[in-house]
Amino acid sequence: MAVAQEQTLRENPYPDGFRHNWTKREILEFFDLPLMELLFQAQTLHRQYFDPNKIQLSQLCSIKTGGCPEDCKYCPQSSRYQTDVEAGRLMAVEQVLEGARNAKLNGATRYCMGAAWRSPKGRDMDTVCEMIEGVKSLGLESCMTLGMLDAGQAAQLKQAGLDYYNHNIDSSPEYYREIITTRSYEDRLETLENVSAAGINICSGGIVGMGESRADRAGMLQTLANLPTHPGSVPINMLVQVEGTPLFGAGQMDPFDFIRTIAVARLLMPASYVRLSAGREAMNDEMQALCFFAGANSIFYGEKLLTTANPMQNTDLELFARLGMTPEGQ
Ligand code: SAM
Ligand code: DTB
Ligand code: SF4
Repeated sequence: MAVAQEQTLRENPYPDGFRHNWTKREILEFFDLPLMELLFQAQTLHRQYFDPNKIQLSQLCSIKTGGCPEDCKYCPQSSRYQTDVEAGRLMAVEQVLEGARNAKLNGATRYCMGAAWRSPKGRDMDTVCEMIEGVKSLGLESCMTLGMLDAGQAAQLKQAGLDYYNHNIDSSPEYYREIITTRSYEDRLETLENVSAAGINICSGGIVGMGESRADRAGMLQTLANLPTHPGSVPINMLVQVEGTPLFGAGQMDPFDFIRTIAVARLLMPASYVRLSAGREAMNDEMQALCFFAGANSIFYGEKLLTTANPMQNTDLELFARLGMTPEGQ
């Protein structure tokens, strides 16, 4: 962290009005509340910042699929594991924009472009910048997730008009080591710092259901909430178990513990969009409704995530209608 920023935070730890000094114990106390109490507190705070009946829709596009050199144990796109994912090349700009136009027609307000890279190569930067410019010109918010970024790359993306950069911390600092060895937790935080310094909004969250403990979930949310600025978007993914990945066959988690994680994210980061992200295919309508009550107010919309299935658009629209919810911007 820059010295000036560190000093400002010492003098006034909450310049944005939010706490950034949560202890693990305080967070675990939230997790340990009776579920109804936790849900009530989260929904009460949620209503101070958001319309509880609105939901933000983001659509994903895998602009470069598979063949990734990293070893993230959950990921079907790592070249280290035998999965059904076929490695492809970086998509053409026009094809990506075709997807963006469809996303807009379908009611999404943000288009999230993901690449299975450790970090972008210099030769790809012009192409991804063109994608950002194209998406912006459609009147959509743009988001990219391309792996680690240095300060120069972050500045280039900002220059092209990028609104959000997604880079997940994935788990607690302690559990992270069990999941990924090819890049460190500190590398992740450094990328987030570079993104923030470039003036791009951060989208950062993680995955629940990888065999981590409640203390690990608390540690993950502690890292996010104690960043100098809360991420504008916090995707909470429930592990999608993909055959061939090391985490395939990991035990199923208690759905209530997933809902608790959403509620605690809402309590720690009151004004951030908390996204109910991967894993909705394995959730029933009642579970999703409880996630919305706990404070989730964004989803990935469209029948595919990056390589795995997501609910059909009609299924989601029917659910919103049954819950009396409407997509943001409509
Ligand atoms: N390669 C880039 C990176 O890892 O930074 C960007 C794409 S990567 C697929 C984006 C995020 O998707 C990961 O950090 C992880 O949180 C999430 N993800 C990947 N596979 C998943 C799975 N099987 N279940 C749930 N979330 C997953
Ligand atoms: C995020 O947190 N989840 C999205 C997005 N950011 C890039 C990705 C989920 C991927 C799920 C597995 C797949 O479809 O490959
Ligand atoms: Fe590569 Fe990202 Fe998958 Fe990790 S999560 S293997 S970095 S695509």
